[in-house]
Amino acid sequence: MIPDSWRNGEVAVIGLGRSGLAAVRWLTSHGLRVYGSDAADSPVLREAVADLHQVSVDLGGHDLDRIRAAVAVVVSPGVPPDAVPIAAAREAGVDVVSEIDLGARTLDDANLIVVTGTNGKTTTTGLIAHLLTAAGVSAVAAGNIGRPLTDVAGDPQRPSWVVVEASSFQLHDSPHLRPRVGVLTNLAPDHLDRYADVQAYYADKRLLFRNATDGSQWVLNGDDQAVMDLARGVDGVVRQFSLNRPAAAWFDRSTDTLQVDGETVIERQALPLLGDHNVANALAAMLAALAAGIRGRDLADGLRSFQAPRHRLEPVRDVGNVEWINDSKATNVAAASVALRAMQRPYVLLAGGHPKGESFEALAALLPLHCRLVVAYGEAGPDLARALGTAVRVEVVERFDDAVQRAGTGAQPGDVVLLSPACASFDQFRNFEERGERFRQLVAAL
Ligand code: UMA
Repeated sequence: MIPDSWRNGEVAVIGLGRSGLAAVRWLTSHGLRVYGSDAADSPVLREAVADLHQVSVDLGGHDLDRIRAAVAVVVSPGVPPDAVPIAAAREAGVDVVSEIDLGARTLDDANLIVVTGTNGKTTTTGLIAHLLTAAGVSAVAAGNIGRPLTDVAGDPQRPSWVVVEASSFQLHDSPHLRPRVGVLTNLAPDHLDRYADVQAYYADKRLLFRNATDGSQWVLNGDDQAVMDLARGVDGVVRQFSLNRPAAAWFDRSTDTLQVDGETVIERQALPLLGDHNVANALAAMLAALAAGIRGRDLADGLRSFQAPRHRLEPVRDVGNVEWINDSKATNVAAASVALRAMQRPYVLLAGGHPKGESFEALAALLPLHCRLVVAYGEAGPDLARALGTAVRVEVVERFDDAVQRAGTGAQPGDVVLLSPACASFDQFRNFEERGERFRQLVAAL
């Protein structure tokens, strides 16, 4: 699936993060000549590129002439479509493809389950892979969840199923992504620092269905009108999940059980995940596993033994009867709202960081129920105080570490301290993982 024309010159890889490095390795292993470049230059990047052999690398900038002359350009998800090197490639008529698309080209014969949506992607992806594995079927999770798809594609140990978490950025230039099973968890405004408006963001999400055929199977959130609208008229079999009403998979609150095709699979309390949104993720994962051929009666063990992924409503530690929960992955208002709805008792909220252009007003309506105090930190601190200050007490603290300390002194026995920032981490951290790890460290030292 590599075009012959790619052998007539250099393939340019833009961005040398996790995706870019994996793409470089994939391309060189297929005997292609590669030029890799990254706008940044740091000791970490230098070390990362040190073991790339027979690859020409530029750090601290992109050679635009070389990119214009490339036979193809491979773009990392974090590089916006209007970034200078991408615009230069398109103007010169060079084919631009995503790292995920490269992987999809060689995994064509593999069974792909692709999971997208605004929130819940990572948990659902991890849970699907876990359900398959627990039922004795080999599966790996890849994509936005952390392991680049080209890395899986280059691995001689090929699993029966690859479960791909795909962000809207990754769907953008991925014409070869052909999911056998596709999951759309939910839709809400996000990434408005990169997209002109929410419609442009949803348009990238719609690319999940780009290669739909009659044989495709789609797992859709029947409670989310935007999801159902986006999928309207798509080819293939559609199965819905719901928290509110009978559906292919649904949560029956009268019996407190998760149901699939009219059968009870598991009781709610046996699912080791917090919040209704995670029940929805589990319902989606169950339908995806069924679509992959797993029997309903083989799902319960996997559901019971699944562990909450790091940084997603992850219980970290109980200190003096205060439970500390790490939801660093909540980088937008919709994700933080989900966490606030999952809170069943008094809590102190830690929110802040680098704002992504969203309004925080939606959080204000959710706070009065159980929130004792908001500690707002970082660049977004003053905005959060303005938006939430009428609903609940808000204290503004500049540094993340100080905010964590303040949250601890503001909590009372029986409370939760919840880190659910509603913002990106980039003002004080490299990414949400680093922010979550710092939180865990500080909590461990209490
Ligand atoms: N860069 C340039 N030129 C530019 C812009 C950026 O060279 O004009 C460089 C940066 O200097 C940097 C590199 O591009 O070195 C970064 O690439 P990247 O941001 O795509 O990061 P990767 O390490 O390749 O990680 C990506 C995903 N990151 C993003 O989408 C921002 C990871 O998702 C994913 O796990 C990984 O690929 C493997 O597939 C993370 C994420 O935050 C978890 N995703 C967003 C989210 O979940 O909200 C979408």
